[in-house]
Amino acid sequence: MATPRPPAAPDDHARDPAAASEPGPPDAAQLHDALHQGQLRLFYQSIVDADCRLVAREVLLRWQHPQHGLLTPEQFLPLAEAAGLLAPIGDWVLDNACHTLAQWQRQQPATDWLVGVNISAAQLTAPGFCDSLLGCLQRSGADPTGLCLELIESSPLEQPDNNLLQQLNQLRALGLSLALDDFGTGYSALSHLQWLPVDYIKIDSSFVRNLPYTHRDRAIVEGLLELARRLEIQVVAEGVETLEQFDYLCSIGCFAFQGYLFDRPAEASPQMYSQAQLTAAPCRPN
Ligand code: G
Ligand code: MN
Repeated sequence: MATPRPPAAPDDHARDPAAASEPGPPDAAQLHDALHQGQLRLFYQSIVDADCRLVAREVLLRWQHPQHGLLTPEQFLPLAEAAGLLAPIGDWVLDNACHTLAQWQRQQPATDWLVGVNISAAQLTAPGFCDSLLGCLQRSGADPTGLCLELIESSPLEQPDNNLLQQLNQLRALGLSLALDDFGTGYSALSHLQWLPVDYIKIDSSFVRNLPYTHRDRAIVEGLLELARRLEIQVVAEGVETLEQFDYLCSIGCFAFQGYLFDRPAEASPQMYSQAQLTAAPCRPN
């Protein structure tokens, strides 16, 4: 009988050549380099109406890490926050998104769809945010009416936060629109509708996932649509993956839809410039 191997001591692991070549978790220095070495990428995902016409494209940040592959913001924003890199990364996203928006607007002067950029209240209320956004718009030549800020919340907001309110009103005066992202989960709360001047709410995908089969989710989503109708806010459904979800959401009057049923996030490409209708989209003939 073979003698059982004793459990590896911690430093045996360090001497194991296979383990030694495994990359450690991403660190702040790598993220700092990533920002300056072009490893951050912007992906775009379509948001369409019931006829699959483009309403907006949401900008999704990714980090193409040399060892770990493509990382999503959930995987590296905590690191960015700890390293004090949230502001420079946020500026980079806005600058690049404004450039792409300006290119799309030049290419298609009739462009009436929006580019949605995720932004936190902390970013919005940081000193100098408005100036830096204005700088991005001016440098790129983008028409601000094409920009939608998607407010994401990872911490509670003061109710109401007058500083934030003032910023948002200033931005809306420039023609930007505002969306409440991941609505109904975490800190994206009903109480925000009492005081935030928003144009869109994006229903979190967790409410969409089991539609149209669960009574509770139908009740919540239909209730939200009624609430939004009364407040004159448009509703966007996130995470639409099936035709059943899409048909049901259309039947109850949802304004726009985003999800793998229509397309996966992709980097901006020349054909994206001119595409105002998703040709491969699952739309029924009129
Ligand atoms: O928080 P926010 O809703 O902005 O997050 C969007 C994220 O959801 C993106 O990372 C995107 O890749 C992902 N996503 C987009 N559409 C779908 C979908 O239909 N299903 C799932 N599971 N994820 C999606
Ligand atoms: Mn979003």
